[in-house]
Amino acid sequence: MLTLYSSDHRLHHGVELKDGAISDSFEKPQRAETVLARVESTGLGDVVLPKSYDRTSYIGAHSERYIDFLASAWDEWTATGRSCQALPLVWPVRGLPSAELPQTIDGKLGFFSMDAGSPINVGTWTAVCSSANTALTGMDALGESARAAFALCRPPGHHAGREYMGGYCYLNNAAIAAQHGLNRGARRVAILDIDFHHGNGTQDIFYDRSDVLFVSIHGEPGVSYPYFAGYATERGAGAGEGFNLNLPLPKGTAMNEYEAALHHAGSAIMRHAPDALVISLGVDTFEHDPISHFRLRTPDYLRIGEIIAGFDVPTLFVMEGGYMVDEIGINAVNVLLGFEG
Ligand code: SP5
Ligand code: ZN
Repeated sequence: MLTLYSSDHRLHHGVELKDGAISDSFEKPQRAETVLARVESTGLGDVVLPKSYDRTSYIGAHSERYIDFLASAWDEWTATGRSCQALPLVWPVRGLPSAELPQTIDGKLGFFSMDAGSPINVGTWTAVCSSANTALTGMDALGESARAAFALCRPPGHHAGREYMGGYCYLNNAAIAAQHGLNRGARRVAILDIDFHHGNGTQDIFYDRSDVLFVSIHGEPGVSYPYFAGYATERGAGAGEGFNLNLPLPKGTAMNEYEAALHHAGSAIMRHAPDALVISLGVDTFEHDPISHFRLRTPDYLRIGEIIAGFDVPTLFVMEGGYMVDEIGINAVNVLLGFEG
């Protein structure tokens, strides 16, 4: 299987509010490096640099004004005399009356985010574009009739909505790749999100559309980040009604119950009859993940890959979360090896 990877991801690293204190983000450069090392040591296949795309390739999944914000946020922030990372501190929650776009960077940061989990520094935009380009190049490989490809994206994308960043995510790499597939002639695409966290951003982007089926298996929102999305009752709207499938699972879920959900997801995907399948591949479902609470074990990831291969659709794997740095390479690549059979 072809892997797409760029070391530009290293230009982005940030902070996180953890237990009320500022610390290094769990989402750190070493994550992608560990996965790359495992791709190489297992001989999964060639590792290739992503192609360049211009920002029009990100529009469709995102709005133009959001892309403009991300591209200029660091310059606007430093123009106010600050040199540390840019973080939002106020949000337009329920009940606040204005939907106007603020004029200054402090207001824009809140307007275009869901939480303070996506800090912006000098290299963020370059890294974020390279991550999205990695997914776009992977979708082009499917278009050139590869059976599968692995976009080793960092930063991740699935919490980023049409007009917001959050949860370590800025551009929604999986959604951008899915839209690109449609632009290049796919009639229907399915996205299956197996990150521990609900893919609220991907759901947001395609909620009212029937050409992209979104299926997510995740920790139930009552007790799991992102808390405000991911219930089974969220089924899509308008033309998209019935094209959003959430399969929330309780704390402590192990492979037996997980596998049942995966088969349920597979039935829905095969009924949709997509020309391409995008997997939001998070391995924070691992039993020792520091921020999640499922109990999948290392061999389970081989089985997950094998089940996905059984859907029999050209498949782009897009890297999302997974924070147990010592194991994410083994677990992520196990999914790919299991797929290859
Ligand atoms: C892409 C992705 O996996 N994003 C995840 C973002 C999670 N951000 C906040 C997580 C807070 C979890 N706190 C749990 C404390 C456990 N001791
Ligand atoms: Zn996650």
